[in-house]
Amino acid sequence: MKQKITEIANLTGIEIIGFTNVLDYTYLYEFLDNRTQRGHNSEFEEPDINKRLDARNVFQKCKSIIAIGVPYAEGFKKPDANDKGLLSVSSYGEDYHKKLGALLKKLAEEIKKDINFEYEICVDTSPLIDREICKNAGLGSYGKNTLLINDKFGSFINLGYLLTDLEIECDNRTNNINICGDCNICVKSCPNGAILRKGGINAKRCISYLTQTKNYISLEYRKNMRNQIYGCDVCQIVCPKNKINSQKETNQDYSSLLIDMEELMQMSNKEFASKYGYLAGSWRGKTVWKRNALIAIGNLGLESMFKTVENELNSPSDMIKIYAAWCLMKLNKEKASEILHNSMKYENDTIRSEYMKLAEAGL
Ligand code: B12
Ligand code: SF4
Ligand code: SF4
Repeated sequence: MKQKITEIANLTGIEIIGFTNVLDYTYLYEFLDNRTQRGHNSEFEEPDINKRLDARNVFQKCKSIIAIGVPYAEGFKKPDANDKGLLSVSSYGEDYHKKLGALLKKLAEEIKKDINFEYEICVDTSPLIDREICKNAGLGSYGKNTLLINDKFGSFINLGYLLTDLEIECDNRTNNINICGDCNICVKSCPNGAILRKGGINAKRCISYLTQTKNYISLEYRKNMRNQIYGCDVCQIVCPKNKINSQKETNQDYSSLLIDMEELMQMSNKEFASKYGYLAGSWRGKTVWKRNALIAIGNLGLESMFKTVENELNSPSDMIKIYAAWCLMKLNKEKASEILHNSMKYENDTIRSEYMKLAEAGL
């Protein structure tokens, strides 16, 4: 059955496929619990660890899992972004959730022509731990950056799977192989020190996390976010396992990852949805992108945008006001101090204390 499904998958255009019937992931409980206790988890994960530990919690009839990887970022070189914001390459082109979802559906429907079965599609958003499932299915091994790295395609692969009621004989690969050896490049290159020496990452330090969270971003992390509007690619760009991928010929135009921040600041919600709504990176909405753009403008020192940023002090969003104030201080401390001092009396306690914090921090 495995061979038959692999053939169907290849005809459907799927290059990376594997199978596992490991359904019970209780063996990860301690690791996940420990990570939560240390506060290294993110709010984008299912908080009830037990729900994450068995594929049958998502699809009760599950007996086996057909996992796929879809390569992206072929020939990717980071575009020059002197005065622009930047999206991570995982947000290039059509949202991968949609792309992989449609591919998995096609695969399932093709298999159904020969074998009758029931299934559930998972791409990213299920409570299950995609990488562990895909590792067990033989799609790749963990790098120190925690990415799942495929032997042939590297780590620029999106992952998805079908939970099925099929009885498939699987060669499960449950052990962890050290594929990094002495290499430590990603650990040293991570802009915010998020990769832990013992393995795993502190998600709350990861720039990708910071660009997506609505939680307060501490002053010390903002500089390291550089001009990222969504995601972060550093630990994958520097990884030697992605060298073959980055050297591939490509006709993709990655300059669409650059974001015009002046335009973003003026956009209505409708304009934002129509221009960026189809991207994976837009799921947190316009306000979060604007917050990140304010950090980027401050980091890039784009003083020509001072007036645009000043207008954001009138935003209905407290979050936007807080980062606009920080950005103005970065662009022109003297001018900004006077503006903030004058507007302080009209503000609520949260905003006022934030303005005072900026003054105390000497920004
Ligand atoms: C929450 C989440 C995040 C969080 C936390 C990331 C993290 N490392 O946990 C944030 C927002 C930071 C994030 C960022 C990114 N993410 Co994300 N994210 C997820 C999500 C929804 C859950 C991940 C999770 O449960 N993490 C918690 C624990 C279990 O993960 P962990 O710390 O990595 O631990 C595992 C391994 O690292 C390993 N391990 C841990 N320690 C050690 C030590 C050694 C020595 C070894 C060998 C192994 C090992 O075992 C653990 C158990 O499996 C998954 C989708 C899903 N449902 O699974 C996508 C997913 C992991 N993300 C993905 C991607 C693409 C990204 C980004 C590249 C996006 C970007 N460009 O900005 C970055 C990469 C950051 C990074 N270095 O991981 C892909 C990964 C594809 C791949 N090839 O690995 C996934 C699988 C989505 C998908 N279906 O394609 N993400
Ligand atoms: S995605 Fe960026 S911040 Fe996150 S671990 Fe990788 S290099 Fe570090
Ligand atoms: S950069 Fe080096 S240490 Fe990091 S994942 Fe790649 S090979 Fe492993």
